[in-house]
Amino acid sequence: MTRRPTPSGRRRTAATLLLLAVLASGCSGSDPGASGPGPDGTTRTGATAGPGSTTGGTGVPGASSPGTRGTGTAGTTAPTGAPTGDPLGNGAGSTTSTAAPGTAAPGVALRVEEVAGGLEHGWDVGFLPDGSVLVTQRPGRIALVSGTRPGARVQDVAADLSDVYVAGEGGLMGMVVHPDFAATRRFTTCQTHAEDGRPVDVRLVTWRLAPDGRSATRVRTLLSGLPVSTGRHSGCRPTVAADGALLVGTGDTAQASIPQDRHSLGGKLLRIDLDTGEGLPDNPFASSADPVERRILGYGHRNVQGVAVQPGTGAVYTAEHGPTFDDEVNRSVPGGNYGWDPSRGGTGSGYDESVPMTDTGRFPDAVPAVWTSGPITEAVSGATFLSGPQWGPLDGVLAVAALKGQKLLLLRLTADGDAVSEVLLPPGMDAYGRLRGVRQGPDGALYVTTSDGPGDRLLRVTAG
Ligand SMILES: [Ca+2]
Repeated sequence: MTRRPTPSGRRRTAATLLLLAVLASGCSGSDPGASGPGPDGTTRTGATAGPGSTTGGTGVPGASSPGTRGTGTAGTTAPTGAPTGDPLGNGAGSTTSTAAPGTAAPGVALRVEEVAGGLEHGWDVGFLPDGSVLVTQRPGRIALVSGTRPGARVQDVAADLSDVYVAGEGGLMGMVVHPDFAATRRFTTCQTHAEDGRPVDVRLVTWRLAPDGRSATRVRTLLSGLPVSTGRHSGCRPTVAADGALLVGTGDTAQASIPQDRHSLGGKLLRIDLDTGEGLPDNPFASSADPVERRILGYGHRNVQGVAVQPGTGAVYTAEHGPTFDDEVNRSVPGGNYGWDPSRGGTGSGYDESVPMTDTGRFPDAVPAVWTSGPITEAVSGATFLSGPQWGPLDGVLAVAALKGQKLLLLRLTADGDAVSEVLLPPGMDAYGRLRGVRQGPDGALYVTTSDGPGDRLLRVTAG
């Protein structure tokens, strides 16, 4: 079942092409906001120098040829469409496509509407059967938005979130609405947990929403013991897979040994039972004596904040930050090692972020990324597939939110799903600051949360 990864040579070739192309474009390839740790931190970085904030040519120097890994990026050049200045982004005009060389980019306009404002670091959204939407907010609040159209009302959901450790990238993070919500009114959040003011762990908590939606009570702690440190690299994105399993993308908490340690829940993609929190019997390490290892689907990750399930195939793709280079989109391979090891095999001192995001020198069988951002970081976060005929030529692309990059990346996968053939940058999406969560709603529209602070929004995005 395990796919043998291809040699890293293709990736290096792509990276070389990318570097040459960036130089040719006149872009430095660096982003002032890229320096320093924690691109996902509480402060906005690179706001004025973000790659998407300038205008330029339509070419994508960083784009690789179809079928090549490491599409390099979208972020190294700018879309032609400047922000419209319309805060709602309506009538954003034609989509600027950043096509790979020799690839025709379809002209597709996106329409952006503001469903609700007054949020703060909206992290994730969950759609309820009555058409309302739950939104988790990092400072430890849950909002219930009355609908999915502009003018929706926002009300707080009273819930005991007093133990949430809100610091840095930690707090109330991802969520899923249980598939049986109509009967159980259950949803599960991922959150940092403190006792006596000190961070203890990251944990998944299952809640029951009251019939009137005004409050939620805890049903159980579904899974505890995910590592935590200062709040940095806390993950954490739960998503329900096609088979009903709960997938959870976690962070390495900026502790060097964690990503490669299969006895830690950090820096992993977990696959667990949504009702019990236990690993599933067909997981790759199901025979392990360690219940932690039994929950692991993949390891060697830095900070997975995007987990997307491909409609039709059920294939799972994840998105994670690089340090100052190589954000990655990966395809899940059961038991796969994704190659991040800031401990240098236990030989280094401290958290060494100069190591490759996929260290094929140390781990020859490491799973190569489907896409990387190349020599910059966009600080990718949520990811989801656009699906359905309402998207026209965008049907099937992977939408990835960028925090630092302040844009929506649309990645068109190759037929085999191993690589990205084209990167599209909808110009209307670079006017909303940092983008955190993306989920396609039951109405087929894409819902996006912003993550800048008070005044954050829930956006509805459709094909124009
Ligand atoms: Ca990797």
